[in-house]
Amino acid sequence: MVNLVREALLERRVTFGTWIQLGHPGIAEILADIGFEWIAADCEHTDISTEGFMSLARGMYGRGPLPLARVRENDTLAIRQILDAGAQGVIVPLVNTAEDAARAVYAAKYPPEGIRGFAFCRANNWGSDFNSYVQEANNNTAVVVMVESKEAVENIKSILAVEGVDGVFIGPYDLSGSFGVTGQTSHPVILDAMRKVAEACKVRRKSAGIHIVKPNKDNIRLAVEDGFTFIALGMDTVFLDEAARNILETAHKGCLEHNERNYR
Ligand code: 3PY
Ligand code: MG
Repeated sequence: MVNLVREALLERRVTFGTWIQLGHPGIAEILADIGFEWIAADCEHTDISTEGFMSLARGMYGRGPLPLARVRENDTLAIRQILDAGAQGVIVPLVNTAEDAARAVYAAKYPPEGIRGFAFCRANNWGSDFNSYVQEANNNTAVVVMVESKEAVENIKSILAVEGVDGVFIGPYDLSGSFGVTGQTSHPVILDAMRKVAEACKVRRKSAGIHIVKPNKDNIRLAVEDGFTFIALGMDTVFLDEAARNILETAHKGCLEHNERNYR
């Protein structure tokens, strides 16, 4: 079966996904029905394990979105285990150089393109689909490398030249830290760096991705206008925080109006 997210990456078609930090499968089930094309489990900044990822992925099957994972680090074992667990693609953090990018691709691909080990695993239905899976896997596994440092922005052309990199993905918070403007993800130097990355992707005909951690109408529009196509909107924790704040604010406002009307 064709991996629709990898296909979209290669065609540079816009896809919207989202992000999970809380490992409960109920979160995956709720988000899976909304219409995102992919959902990434964040194994870098949380304790979502390979087993936790499997539960999240089970919550997505048959509902639409493809399960991706941001792996804990650019590590052969982390990449192999999450792909064996059924991730349709990996988002690899802190890729700063072409060598880093090559290491990520090498870990994600079966020989001769890489060194992913062959085994019966969940991704091939515990061996019952072994032959068809291993034949298709290299074509069907998305490899997206994260650009989240000044060094990575400087090296963007050589990173994009690495065979097997399907796209890059900006981590705005690490990027802002690396440029000395921590947390100011709309700072002109960060917007500049992002545009430089998007432009390099356009020239190289690779997908540019970005995590819009706190999305709104303006930053989504800006990202699309700047040429970003692989877009993660928000994440479970942010959705929960914003919805809870909004409803409490609504309740307080309603109470005030009610009290002012009735108890003057
Ligand atoms: C960052 O902003 O650094 C990220 O990794 C977002 O996922
Ligand atoms: Mg980051």
